Amino acid sequence: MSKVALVTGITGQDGCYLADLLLKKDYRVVGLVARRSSDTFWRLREMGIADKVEVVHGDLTDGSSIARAVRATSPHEIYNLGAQSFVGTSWDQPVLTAEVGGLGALHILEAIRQLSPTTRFYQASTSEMFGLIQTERQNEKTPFYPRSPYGVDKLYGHWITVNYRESFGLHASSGILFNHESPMRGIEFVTRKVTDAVARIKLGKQKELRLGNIDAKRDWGFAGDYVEAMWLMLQQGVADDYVVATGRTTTVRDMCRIAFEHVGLSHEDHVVIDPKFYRPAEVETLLGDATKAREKLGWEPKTSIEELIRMMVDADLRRVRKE
Ligand code: NAP
Ligand code: F7E
Repeated sequence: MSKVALVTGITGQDGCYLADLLLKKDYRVVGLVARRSSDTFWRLREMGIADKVEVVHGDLTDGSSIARAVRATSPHEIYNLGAQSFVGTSWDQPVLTAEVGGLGALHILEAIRQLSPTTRFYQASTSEMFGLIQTERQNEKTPFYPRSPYGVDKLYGHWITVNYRESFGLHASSGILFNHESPMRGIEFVTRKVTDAVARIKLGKQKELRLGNIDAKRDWGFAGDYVEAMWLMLQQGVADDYVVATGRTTTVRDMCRIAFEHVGLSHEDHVVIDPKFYRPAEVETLLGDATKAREKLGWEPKTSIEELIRMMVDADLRRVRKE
């Protein structure tokens, strides 16, 4: 009999890669999908799996819909990927961000506790919880210092996961994932904003690219590699928390250089700094130490930043040519 996985956030970047991975492992994959007025299935269609996943309707802010979804599907595993995940928006919609991310995790944990205590749970935690970093490299023992409403909201999701594991013995794990990107990344995030602009500039449809703080440094990996770590966490005998990262950090400026050079252009000719994209409080630099994931899960990143950015530019060139 196939295992059943319930995935929140299945229409997002990680949701489509995780659904693809689970389908290949012969899971029955059910996505919790929130009601929207327009179509959100483009990623699942591009991956060729839209008709292979099942859908239950529900919203992370509505605990009754979560309980109904758990009762209806009796999942072996729940992956909680749903969130208002754009850091910039979390200053404009802080309450929504907290209700979806923080309380959303609690709604699922409560449903597991009351209805299905053997269900294994994955919480999508984030390097944004480290924020104003307290050590040069960040691992599971590094103190947190979030710098945005999003980071604060995710810290609640992280600690409530740890607390339900310790209080009720749930198999609940928190993956502290550093930035991970792909051709399926939302257009508002900086990597995809850059690769889409590079494609448009190369094809003569755009002239400049307006960015904020290009001195910020991120530890960027490939989403396709990172969803494997999520799955591995839920296959362990004992639930735990893991940092998932590449161990290499790159400035936004250098990421731009890689993207423009791939099509024979120079970022210096096209990037314009626009203070509109500065944040009220910035996370200047992140660099992960994923030793524990490597030693305990046997997980390692397979894709370099250069390969990742070139893959994204190539995908955007194909998309822009088709428009
Ligand atoms: P994403 O592309 O922004 O996807 C977010 C997903 O959450 C979408 O499917 C969205 O559905 C869903 N969602 C939003 N509000 C919801 C609600 N009220 N009820 C139910 N679903 C809702 O995010 P991602 O990059 O795939 O990230 C996946 C998770 O990992 C998120 O929790 C994010 O915070 C976390 N994370 C991401 C990274 C990263 O670098 N990508 C790093 C660390 C942690 P719609 O399509 O309907 O809007
Ligand atoms: O910004 C700088 C910006 O929005 C990266 C989410 O998935 O990863 C993501 O959060 C950096 C920041 O990602 C622009 O100020 C400069 O320093 O791509 P981003 P993020 O904020 O790191 C973490 C791990 C998550 O958990 C989040 O959900 O780039 N930057 N200029 C810019 N950023 C954007 N978006 N747009 C610019 O024009």
